[in-house]
Amino acid sequence: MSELLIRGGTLVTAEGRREADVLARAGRIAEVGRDLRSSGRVIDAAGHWVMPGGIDTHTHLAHPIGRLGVRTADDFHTGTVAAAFGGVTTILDFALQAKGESLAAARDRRLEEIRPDAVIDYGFHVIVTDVNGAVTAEVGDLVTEGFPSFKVYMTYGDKKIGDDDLILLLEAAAEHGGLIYAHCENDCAVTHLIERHLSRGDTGPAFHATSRPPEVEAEATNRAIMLAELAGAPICIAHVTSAVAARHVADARARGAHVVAETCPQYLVLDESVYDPAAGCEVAKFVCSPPMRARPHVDALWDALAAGSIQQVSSDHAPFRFADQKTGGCDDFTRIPNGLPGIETRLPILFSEGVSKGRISPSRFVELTSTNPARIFGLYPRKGSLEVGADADLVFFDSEAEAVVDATDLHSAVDYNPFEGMALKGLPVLTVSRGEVVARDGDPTVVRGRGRQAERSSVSAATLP
Ligand code: DUC
Ligand code: ZN
Ligand code: ZN
Repeated sequence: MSELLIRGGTLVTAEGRREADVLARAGRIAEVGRDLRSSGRVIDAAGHWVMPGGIDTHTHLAHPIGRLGVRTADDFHTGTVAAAFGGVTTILDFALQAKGESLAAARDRRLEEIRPDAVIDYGFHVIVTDVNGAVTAEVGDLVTEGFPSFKVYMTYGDKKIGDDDLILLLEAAAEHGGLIYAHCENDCAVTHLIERHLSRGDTGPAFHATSRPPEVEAEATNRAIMLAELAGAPICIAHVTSAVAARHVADARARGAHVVAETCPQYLVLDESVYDPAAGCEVAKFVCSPPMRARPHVDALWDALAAGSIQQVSSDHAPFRFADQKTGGCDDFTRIPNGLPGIETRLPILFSEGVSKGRISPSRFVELTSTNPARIFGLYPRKGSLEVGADADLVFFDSEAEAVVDATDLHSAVDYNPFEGMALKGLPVLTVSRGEVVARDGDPTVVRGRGRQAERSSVSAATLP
């Protein structure tokens, strides 16, 4: 059986830090301790922090997005290679249910697309766009078959579902151990504000942000939480960006509701200044929903991470090329495909801005990027931990290494990066997936299609952080 011995590193987990070796055998962690021996491959990890591999539960690879259905620029090969170089060993992407389609058919279609290409392990949330009795009756089977999470859009054209359907879905999830993962923006308000901007001739990219202000997000976040409480269902709020939405999550948790939430690096390091109209169409590079916010919101998100009221940081990687995809909306912001690349920069940015700047501890970093995502989405303890029996998914961090973000160094199939020029301190330098090195020193060494579907269990209040 193949072995890999990782010797002399400092292990960092959600629980703490210690000096220890890790022996991987047949893809799983077989031993953790001092002075381990192996006849197989040995990697010297001295001077490095060895952590559970990153888990990114919010990626959109080869995914049509928005009114115009523009497909994201990364497929499951380029996207998962980029993820591996960013220290990520598992992604959870999305499978979009077409109108009239069963959830099982949407799942099977997506599996066919992923299997030949992925280089790390994967799963997905089925995006439910068409709720009816037959669909809610499928929820239990999907959970049992390892697909326990369901994405809903409270806005976004024909992808959105209404409150009536959300209640039905929450009830089905509550009954069967599923988790609803909600994109929260008030659809009526967004539609109204977009129309108002367009009718005034406010059509440039910078107006994207003012068509989706914080109130739009906060209202829908509170509504989703309240409906989940009504249905007795746990809920995960996607990409929290604003102080009031974060407060709704914190208040709900304080009263005992089973609510968890994520934010993303872009909302922690960028702010509304990226939407300066003077920048013209360059602004399109930063068009995502929800948009970046004013500084007090950014500060509130860091406070929420420190306080524990936001439990995970995902990328919402939705990459579009600037040259021929984003620029389609230079004169009409509603034609700009929404989303940013971020799968490869998530860990280095959170490490640099969080750990290196003293805002969060190394263990909290692991919790936010690996252990909590695993707990929330039914992957734990096989993923997100360094316990014996877990998959040997690890990332080595050099906490002193420095770099500057440069899109040309990255592996995503896009022509820009929203964090271009940002100074980083603390970098992932080697990534191991099930005992195999999948990224090191800029050199892709992996076999296309080696990724496997990650096993997932059902979700309950007890499993949520
Ligand atoms: N928001 C984005 O900006 N892109 C992908 C989907 C989403 O919710
Ligand atoms: Zn979203
Ligand atoms: Zn998204």
